[in-house]
Amino acid sequence: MFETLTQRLQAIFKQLSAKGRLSEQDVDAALREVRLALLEADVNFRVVKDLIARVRARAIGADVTKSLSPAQMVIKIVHEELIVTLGAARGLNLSGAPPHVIMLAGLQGSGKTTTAAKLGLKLRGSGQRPLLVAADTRRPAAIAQLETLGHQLDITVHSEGDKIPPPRICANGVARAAKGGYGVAILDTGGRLHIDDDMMRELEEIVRQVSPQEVLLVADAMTGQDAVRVAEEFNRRVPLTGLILSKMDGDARGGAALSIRAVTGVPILFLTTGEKPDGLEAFQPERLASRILGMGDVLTLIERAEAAFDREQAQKIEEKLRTASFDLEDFLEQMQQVKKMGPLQQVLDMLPGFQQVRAQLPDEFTEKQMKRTEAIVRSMTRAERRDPRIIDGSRKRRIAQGSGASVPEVNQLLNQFRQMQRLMKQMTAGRGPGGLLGRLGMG
Ligand SMILES: Nc1nc2c(ncn2[C@@H]2O[C@H](COP(=O)(O)OP(=O)(O)OP(=O)(O)O)[C@@H](O)[C@H]2O)c(=O)[nH]1
Ligand SMILES: [Mg+2]
Repeated sequence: MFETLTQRLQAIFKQLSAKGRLSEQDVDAALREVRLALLEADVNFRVVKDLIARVRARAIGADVTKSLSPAQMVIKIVHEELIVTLGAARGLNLSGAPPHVIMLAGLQGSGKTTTAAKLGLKLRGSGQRPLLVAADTRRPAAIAQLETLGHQLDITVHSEGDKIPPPRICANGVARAAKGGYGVAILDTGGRLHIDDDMMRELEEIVRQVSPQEVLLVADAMTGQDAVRVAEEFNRRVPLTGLILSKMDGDARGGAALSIRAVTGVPILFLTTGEKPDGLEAFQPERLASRILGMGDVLTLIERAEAAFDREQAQKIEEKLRTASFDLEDFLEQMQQVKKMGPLQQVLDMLPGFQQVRAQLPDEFTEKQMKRTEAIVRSMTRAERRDPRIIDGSRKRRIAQGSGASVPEVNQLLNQFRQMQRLMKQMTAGRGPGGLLGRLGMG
């Protein structure tokens, strides 16, 4: 997601990185580009203007610290101000006596019904007992859609057909939740193609009858500027307590997230991705800002890397990566270095460009995996680590036995290593002087 903005900003910052100290003119030149990139990414012009002004005020005359180059400093400030614009994170408000009522509103096709199921699943995961309420009587298949989802997830759906007015269905649903010991009622309301008075009156009536604790607008992130206008209109008629930005997986224009929050002042609670019921993530401003910049949490990584890495050794490794002579011996050494930098997943998330290759890495690429990997690599001989190609069937059995792993696990590791070598080559290729490590200030 956010490809346009990401690529644009990366190009700008690459130019910046090539220069020395930043003057006022440099800052302005850089910010002109940032402004253009944001506008092109469909960020609302008022939001852009405000953001740029804040960055400029901080960037000019800012102390350039020893550990950061002027370019890194500008990135850091843009990043921090993006976080400010995106607003603070907050979870669902589930205070007071149950049942808690969460109403989902939004235009047709924005993702309300899918999100209702995702929310239900998430709530159940945190120990709640949710009830889904089918309050969309307008679209013929809407009730069946929610019932199917509920059935798949084993979450109860309250439905009363399409002849009863939605506010009544909601009131009945909430009453049933109270009686049946459901902690949360999630109301799936009907959408329209455009904002219309009929829909708004219906939502107002539901709010009047069941006083939801959360009135959440499900806004399609792919609609860019339109989403801002829609959110403003909804908020005028039925005051929103939060936003859910849906379809963040498919968004090429990063403007929606930044703009809606800034223009309406309504906090973002969740982002949704994909059509599967587990595609709901809590909104984290730092992460989203990093994703918008497409740089991972570069600055943190630079800081930690400087603390943990031996510069000379890093150069040696960099050379090996580039020439593809990086072997399992080096891999073992690297693992010790990486361990010093913090939890692996965190380190990986901070790598610039890693978002693009992340999808190619297996999910279980985690701490536990790392320990197991280390055990396997340690039970290899030096010669095997230097040239894994010599590891035949009987060697695999010996390695498996020595590390308490199975032969398929040894195979998997060898495959992953080959895959990693390939990824490393991709990441270091054509990345300017110093490649990946150079970008981290270590080349
Ligand atoms: N890629 C992607 N598709 C999504 C996401 N959320 C929903 N969809 C898809 O978008 C379409 C519309 O989703 P619904 O949940 O039916 O939307 P709705 O707001 O309930 O629509 P109405 O009931 O017609 O008002 C469906 O095809 C969903 O599978 C998402 O996060 N990512
Ligand atoms: Mg629906």
